[in-house]
Amino acid sequence: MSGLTIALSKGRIFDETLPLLEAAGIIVTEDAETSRKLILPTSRSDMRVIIVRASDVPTYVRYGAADLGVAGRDVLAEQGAAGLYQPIDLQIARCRMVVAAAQDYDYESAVRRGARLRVATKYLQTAREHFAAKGVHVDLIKLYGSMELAPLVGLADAIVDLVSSGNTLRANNLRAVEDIMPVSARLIVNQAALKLKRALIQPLLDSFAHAVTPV
Ligand code: PRT
Ligand code: MG
Repeated sequence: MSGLTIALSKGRIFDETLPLLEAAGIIVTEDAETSRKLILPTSRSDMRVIIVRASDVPTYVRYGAADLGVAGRDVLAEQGAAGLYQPIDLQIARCRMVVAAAQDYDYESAVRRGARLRVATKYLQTAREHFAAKGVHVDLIKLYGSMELAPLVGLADAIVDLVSSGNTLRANNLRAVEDIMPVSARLIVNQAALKLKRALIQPLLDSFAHAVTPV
């Protein structure tokens, strides 16, 4: 395709990227939430948006099936960002990656005792690195979602998950016991596309960089 293909995931990434696209003069003319289409046209005949799972965005961009995309730092940290150019932290879809445990679980003393912890997460790689750096011994259990349930039913002592308002942790009698990293969504660009389609991509990068609210 000679035009540009932009990979986004439904939900907060799509919603928060729309205003940035609009600032660049690109109006997505169909609603991702109601449309069943996975390829959405835009007001620019040479630009289209594809809708993929949040964790699949880097894959589409790495292989050049999309020229650019928007992916959370959590996803990029977990999968590695080899072959991807990451020019802009868009400062959207912000949250924190944390270790969380039940309110009545004494995480600090378990760590001090050098206990072996069971930790459930979908971020195996990031969790492994975090606990290794702290010298905490863990058995990691891979989950695909609803991590907050694991400590409540005895599957794990702690979880590694994302927190934004904190409402989900509170509603489930959990608390954040350690910060791992602040998370926001990044623009990612296929490196070959950046060279071959510079004339189309550079104005987008300039507009995005300009539209990002400084923190
Ligand atoms: O939902 P799906 O399984 O399809 O995929 P996904 O969860 O990877 O996608 P999505 O759209 O939910 O998240 C896309 C990206 O948004 C993530 O990769 C993060 O970079 C970013 N983001 C920002 C968040 C949150 N904030 C967030 N709060 N992703 C998930 N959450 C979840 C969190 O996992 C927890 O279950 O929201 C819950 C906590 O929210 P609070 O407000 O109750 O604290
Ligand atoms: Mg989700």
